[in-house]
Amino acid sequence: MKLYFSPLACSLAARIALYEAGAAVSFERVDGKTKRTETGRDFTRVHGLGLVPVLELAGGSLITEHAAVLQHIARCFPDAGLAPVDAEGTTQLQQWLCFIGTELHKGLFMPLLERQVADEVRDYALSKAASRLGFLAEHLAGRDYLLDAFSVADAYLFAVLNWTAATPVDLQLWPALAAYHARLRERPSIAQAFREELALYRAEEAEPKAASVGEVIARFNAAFLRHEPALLDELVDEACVLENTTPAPLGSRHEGRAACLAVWHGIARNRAAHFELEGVESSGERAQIRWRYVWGSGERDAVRGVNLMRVRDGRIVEALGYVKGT
Ligand SMILES: N[C@@H](CCC(=O)N[C@@H](CS)C(=O)NCC(=O)O)C(=O)O
Repeated sequence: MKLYFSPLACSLAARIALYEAGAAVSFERVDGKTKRTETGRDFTRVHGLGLVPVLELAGGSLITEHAAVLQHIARCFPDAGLAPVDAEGTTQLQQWLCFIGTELHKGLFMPLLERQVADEVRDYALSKAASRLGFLAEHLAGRDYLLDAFSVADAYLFAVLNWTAATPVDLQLWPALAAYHARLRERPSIAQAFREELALYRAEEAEPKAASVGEVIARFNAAFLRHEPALLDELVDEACVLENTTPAPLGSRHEGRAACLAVWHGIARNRAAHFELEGVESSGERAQIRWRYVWGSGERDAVRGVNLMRVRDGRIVEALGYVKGT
C-alpha cells in the first residue's frame, strides 16, 4: 500500500489509521500548490482533482475520498478494531465520517484555510462554527470517542480539529472538544503521525519559496527596460517556449531555455531601441505585459504589442508575443 499525503492535511487521519493497523505502507508526499509529488511526478495523473489522500493498493488500484480510504483501511485490518462490525455501528461510523467531511472539513474549515476565499465566504463559514462544534461537544461530553471505542472517525476528527490552530476557531470555547483533542494527541499512533508530519510541514515552510508570477514578470521587464540581459538567466525554465512577434505573419518559435535566452539577450542588449511599459496584469500562473517598442523619434518608429506569459514555480515556461501591425 502507498498513501499519497500532504503534511498536516486531512490525509493525516489515513496515516494514523495505517499506524493503528500496523500496515506495511509507503508514503509519497504531495505539494498541494505545485501538485508534484516528492519524486517529481505530476500528482494530477494519480488523482485528476489533485486531492489527498489517495491510497494505492498492492494491485495498483487507487482509492480516493477520505471516508472510503479510512473504511477500507479498517476493513483490511479487522484485528485493529478501527470500525464497528455490526450494522448499526457501521452506520453510525458513516454518519460521523459524513459529518466530519461535510460540516467540518469542507463546510467550516476549508473556507477558513484557503487564502483566496472572499471575506463574505469566510464569515459565512465561521458563522457555522458555534452550531457544528456545539453539536459535536454535546455528543463528546462524558465520552472518550465518537463511538464506543476508538475508530477511524476519531482519526479524521483529530486531523480536522488540528486546523483550529491556523483559524480563528477557538477550541477552548468547547472544553469537551479541547479535552478530546488533547487526549487523542497522547495516543501513540497519533503522537507519532502528528510528530512526523509536523516536522515535514515545518521543513516545507522553511524552504525558500519560488518567486511569485508578479515578481518574475517584474524582473523580466527590468531586463529589457534597463538593458541588463543577465537578469533573465534565473527566470527561464528549461522547457520554455517563446513565440516571437517577428517575422510576420506567424512569428518564430524557439524551444528550450538556451534558445529563448539567445533571443531575449539579443533584444535586451540592443541599446539602439528601448521598451516602454504600458501595463502588466496577472492571474494564476498567467500574466500579460503590454508594451511599446521604440527605435527612433519618428511617429512610425515604434510598435505596440503584448506578451502573453505563463510562469510556473518561479520560472517562465511560455511567452507568446503579438504586435499591432498592418
Ligand atoms: N473530498 C475529498 C477532499 C479531500 C481534500 O479536500 N483534501 C485536501 C487536503 S485536506 C486537498 O488535497 N486539497 C488540495 C486542493 O484543494 O487542491 C476527500 O474527502 O478525500
